[in-house]
Amino acid sequence: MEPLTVPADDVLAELEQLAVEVALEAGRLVVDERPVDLGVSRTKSTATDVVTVMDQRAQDLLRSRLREARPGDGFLGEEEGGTDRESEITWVVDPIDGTVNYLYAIPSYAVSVAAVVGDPTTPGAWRPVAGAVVNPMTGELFHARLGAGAWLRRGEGEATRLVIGEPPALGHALTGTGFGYDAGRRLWQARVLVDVLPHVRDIRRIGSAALDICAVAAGSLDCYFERGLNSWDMAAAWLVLAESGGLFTGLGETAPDPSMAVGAAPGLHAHLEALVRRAAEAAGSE
Ligand code: LIP
Repeated sequence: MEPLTVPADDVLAELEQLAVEVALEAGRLVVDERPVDLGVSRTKSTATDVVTVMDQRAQDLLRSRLREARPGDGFLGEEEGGTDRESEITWVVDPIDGTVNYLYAIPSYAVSVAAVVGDPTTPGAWRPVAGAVVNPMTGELFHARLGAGAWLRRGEGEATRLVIGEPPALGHALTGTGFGYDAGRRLWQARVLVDVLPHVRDIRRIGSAALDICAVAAGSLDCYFERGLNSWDMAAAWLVLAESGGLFTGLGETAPDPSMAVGAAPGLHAHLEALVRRAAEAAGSE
């Protein structure tokens, strides 16, 4: 893998501020322009189409603002593939992470915007260097840049630094996870869950990977695991968790990738990773 070149801190600070600004603007769009009857008409295919339309509109806004500010950077969004870049930065965005929650008006969805170095289309060949995750319904803004800590701002309040706490034992760990859309993937995830659930305090399935991972940094979850995450689901939240002092990896010593992502404080991470690895081995192939 090519050595990853990280920009100087003054550039990272600009990237972090830009991620915050565009994530907040996209968050306002998806809330202000959400049709009031969307949740009611959710049984109709048009409802899902409307969610897709809002996803695309928010992504178009993000691409436009980021390209205006930094024309030489690459762009990779959930709704479209990667673009070429002249700089060392690619913007990896999820315009609405937690789309089913958005459809049902459940206030747990996020706009995730990350600046990454390397190739975000190749697992293990990239890492985030600045980013922001916004829950536009609660006003929670998580943001971080490499080496400068993770921060949480609620509404117009002051930002507080996130420092992950001393974790509980695995058996007392409130554990976040999620499930894919494909039936075969969900059957495999259910098999894994059967072997994990008896060994943790409880499970929470919030419905947004970005918010789950940030919740571990903020202490409202003790740990998290999920199979099936794309780079855009996790890029910004990975940095928030890492900058809070947490660990975010795949199974073994690997980087997080679609096969598995495991996040927790250092004292708990190895225990959860071993439990999830055993459960995944027992669950066999999908
Ligand atoms: C969601 C993820 C979540 C997963 C959901 C869904 P989306 O992303 O953030 O972790 O459990 O099934 O994939 O599709 O709402 O952007």
